[in-house]
Amino acid sequence: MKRALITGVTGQDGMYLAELLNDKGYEVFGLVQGQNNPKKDLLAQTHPYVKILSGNLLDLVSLIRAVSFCRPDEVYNLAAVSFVAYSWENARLTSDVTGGGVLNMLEAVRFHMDKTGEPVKFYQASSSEMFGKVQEVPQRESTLLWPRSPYGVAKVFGHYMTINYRESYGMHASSGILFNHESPRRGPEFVTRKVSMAVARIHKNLQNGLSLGNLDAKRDWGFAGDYVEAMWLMLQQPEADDYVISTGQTHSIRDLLDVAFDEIGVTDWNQMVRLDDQFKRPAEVDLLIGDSSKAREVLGWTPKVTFEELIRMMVRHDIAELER
Ligand code: G4F
Repeated sequence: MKRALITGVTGQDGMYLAELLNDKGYEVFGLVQGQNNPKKDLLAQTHPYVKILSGNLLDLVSLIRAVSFCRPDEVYNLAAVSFVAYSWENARLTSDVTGGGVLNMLEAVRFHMDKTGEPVKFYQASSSEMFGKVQEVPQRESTLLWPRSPYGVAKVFGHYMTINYRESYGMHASSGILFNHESPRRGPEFVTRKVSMAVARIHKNLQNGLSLGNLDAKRDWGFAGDYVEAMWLMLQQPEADDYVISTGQTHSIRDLLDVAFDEIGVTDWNQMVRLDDQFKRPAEVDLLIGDSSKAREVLGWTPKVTFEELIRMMVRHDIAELER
């Protein structure tokens, strides 16, 4: 039985990945931070097979303990401060956790391998936010990184540190440059879920509109359930490498509103959407669209859920939640 350790196991990706690995027969360990963390109890209910370990990316000793306890074949480092807008307000914390935390996790794995001689494969959750002010369209593995937020800068640090540990120590360390990926499990602060929840409430006459920031930004949105499969595939390769994971299609926030409102039979949403500067960012990433041909060729990975299916799935889920 293979063993896997997932950091960030209580997040959207962590939960999908835990399910995938459990289905594949892995013993799944999940790192959860903090005392009395309510997410821990929730995870214990929904994913009872995950063995929860206590640890924090800022605390190297806790990571060394966790790795030496579960002796994983594979480590998936998904934990991060992941909300881009928050990273301007909390740049230091974001840099420490989202950037420095990767280094701590790599060190914990290296320490374990040196001590025991047991090989460990490592996955780093890199992000399309690293492309920022894009220098090439579409973006691929070789595209120059130009991050536009403290979050993006921190992710660049983690990305290059992962490559550096691969090159310096021969570690099987891969980095997945994942474009935006969403699901009904997405946090309500991200734009897709903010819209799907609001549209569901509007449908049920519980609110009459919503406020948003920049409607013209474009993102390459895929389904999180499809994307965790790519993470796993990367660690099954004989050689570690970096891969862009994306659908290859881009849509604006306006397109997102078109589909979400159409699901409840509304064709003109203009009266229901207010523009509010508080949701605009000091520096915006205007356009993301990924070229995932390397992942498609080498890993045999393809996304299955389309943008329209994804948004409709999220709105339907949020309506069903309200009805429950
Ligand atoms: O949903 P978002 O907050 O996602 P963002 O910033 O693209 O980041 C997500 O994807 C990254 C991958 O590229 C991840 F690394 C990261 O952790 C996260 O998962 O915002 C998407 C777009 C932005 O352009 C934002 O300005 O939507 C625009 N937007 C407009 N109004 C809004 C809003 N975003 C949010 N969250 N809330 C708004 O009211």
